Order: sequence, then structure tokens, then C-alpha cells
Amino acid sequence: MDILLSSTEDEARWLEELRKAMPAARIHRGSAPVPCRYALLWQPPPDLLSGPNAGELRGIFSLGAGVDSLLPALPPGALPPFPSGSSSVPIIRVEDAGMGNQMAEYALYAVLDSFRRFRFYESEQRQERWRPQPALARGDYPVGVLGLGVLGTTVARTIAGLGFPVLGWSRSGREIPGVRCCSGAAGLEEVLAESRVLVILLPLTAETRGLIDRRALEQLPAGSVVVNLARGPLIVETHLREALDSGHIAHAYLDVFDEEPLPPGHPWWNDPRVTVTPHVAAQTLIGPAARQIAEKIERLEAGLPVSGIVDTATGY
Ligand code: NDP
Ligand code: OXD
Repeated sequence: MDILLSSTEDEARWLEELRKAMPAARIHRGSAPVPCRYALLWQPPPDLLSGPNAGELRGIFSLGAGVDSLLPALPPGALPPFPSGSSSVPIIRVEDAGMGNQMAEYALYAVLDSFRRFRFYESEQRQERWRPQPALARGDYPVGVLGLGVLGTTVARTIAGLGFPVLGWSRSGREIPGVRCCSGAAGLEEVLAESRVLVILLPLTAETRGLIDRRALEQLPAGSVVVNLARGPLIVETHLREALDSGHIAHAYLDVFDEEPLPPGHPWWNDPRVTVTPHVAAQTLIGPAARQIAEKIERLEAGLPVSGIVDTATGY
């Protein structure tokens, strides 16, 4: 079986792990001399799937969880019809593969950092000041999680498991024990109104781009904290800066940005109210992800259903 691999990140490692997971497959990097059955892609060049590469495709795999950069590179008309003739070639993304726990670790760090005022005490230490602050109860420190998919659910469960009230928001409305799950515009308002910490784990789609704007930020309780672990453009950056300047938002933990890498000289770099990390909240663990892809290919070859198929209409 011929498989096309194109990734802007760690392509050599992907090749190694995919070869281990699918020893019988012929994996071609970047372009292939023959039509391929599967394409495994991360930020592919726009014309990669036009021409012979696409001839025999049975599935396109995203090498990450998000497909916001993959979908625009795959205009539906450019995809060949699925061999059954009934639908187009499925686009399948990586589900969890070790990312859920990483997201939970990051979100938990932000929750505990703000709940226990560690940054305040760090600054106190530098000034040789001894000023204990009143303790808060976990029950008085609600955490909102926007997006209750594979990753958001793990985050919500982990934080709720420690006794913090957790409110979650998703499109269809989910049921997660110990989490108050909401949906729709009214549900979003309910989550925002209570969240002392807002963790964002939504996909970037036409509906979610710019969702966290001035109005949304104003609905959060004064002094709350924003944690964006998903994609930069979910938040309107200038509105976040205004909310930090006014003190309404006390701190932002940002792993993702409108422009990545965050450009030199960007104000976030040296803003003590912002914690910047370089898109590492949950890094794809290449070994487990390659094995997940190999298992799904095996199922597709056997005519069995697979999970993680992207709905191109909703964009995730
Ligand atoms: P999923 O597709 O499993 O979950 C998406 C969630 O968002 C679902 O609960 C979905 O609702 C909800 N959602 C989507 N659109 C809307 C909407 N318009 N209104 C309300 N809720 C909505 O994604 P994952 O959990 O796997 O990943 C989430 C995102 O995390 C990825 O898209 C990616 O951008 C980002 N990511 C970031 C990484 C990093 O290192 N910073 C690493 C990996 C991923 P419903 O349940 O109803 O479908
Ligand atoms: C992903 C990411 O979507 O790393 O997997 O951002």
C-alpha cells in the first residue's frame, strides 16, 4: 500500500514511527511517484493533492487534533470522490493519543497558579514582603471549559475531580458527570458569568473565530483568568489587551497566537500579566499517534467504521 506523508513538523520522526506501525506500507515523503491510498498531512502545500497523488485516495489523515489549517488546503471540489461513490474521501484527525493528559496538566497549572496566588507571592518574595492573603475555598473558584471534545472533556473531568466547580460549553451539549454542561448562546453566558478561570479548547471554525471578544471578556467575573490552549484567533487579541489593561482580566495563559511563532517585539513577550508558551500545551506524541493512524487504516481497509472523521460542514 502506498501512503503519502507531508508534515512541516518532525517529518523524519513520523516516517520512523509510521514505518514501525505499518511495516508493509510504502511511505512517500512530500510527493509520490504513484497514486497513494492514504495521505497523512500537517500543513501541506496547497497543491499537494491535486494530480496523481490524489488518484486513489481512501482517506486523508491530519497529523494533529486541529484541522483548521488542513481544511483550507483541501477544497471539497478538489477531493476525488470516495471509491464507494457515495461520499467524499474522509478526513480523519488524531484523537487524544496522549494530548488529553497534557492539556489537563497545563490547565491545572493555570488553575492552581491563580487559585493559590503563586505569581503574587513570587513578586512579594522579590520585594522581601511577608503578606499572607486570605485562603479561598475550591468550591468558590469555578472553572469554565469551552469545548468539551476529546481534550476539553479530559480537562473538565480532571479539574472537577479535584473539587473545583466546573462549567463546560459545547455545540451539542454533552453530559459529563460532575460538570455543569451548557450549550447555545445562553449557555455561553452562563459559563462566562461564573468562570474565575476560562479554559478555551474549541476548534477554530467560522463560528468560533473571534468568539472571545470584548463582550465575552466583560461577562467574566472581575479578576478572572483566561487560558487559551486551542488556537489564537478564538480570542480577539486587542480586546484581551484592553481587558488586561483595565484589570478586569487578571492574567492570560496563552499557548497559541494569531501569528506563530509569536513575532519578536510582540507586547505579550514582556507582559507580566501574560504567560506565553510556544504552542506546546499538548504536543502530538508521534509514536502513539502513528499507531492510532495505522489502526484506523487497518479498519478502513477492512471496511470498518473509524472515529475522528471531520465534518467539513462544521469545520471540526
Ligand atoms: P474535538 O473536536 O474533540 O472537540 C471540539 C469541542 O468544541 C466539542 O465539544 C464541540 O462541541 C465544541 N465546539 C465546536 N464548535 C463549537 C461551537 N460553535 N460552539 C460551541 N462548542 C463548539 O476537539 P479536541 O478536543 O480534540 O481539540 C480541540 C482543539 O484543541 C483542536 O481543534 C485544536 O485547535 C486544539 N489543540 C491545541 C493544541 C496545543 O498544543 N495548543 C494541541 C491539540 C489540539 P460538540 O461536542 O457539540 O461537537
Ligand atoms: C494540534 C496541535 O491540533 O498541535 O494537534 O495544535
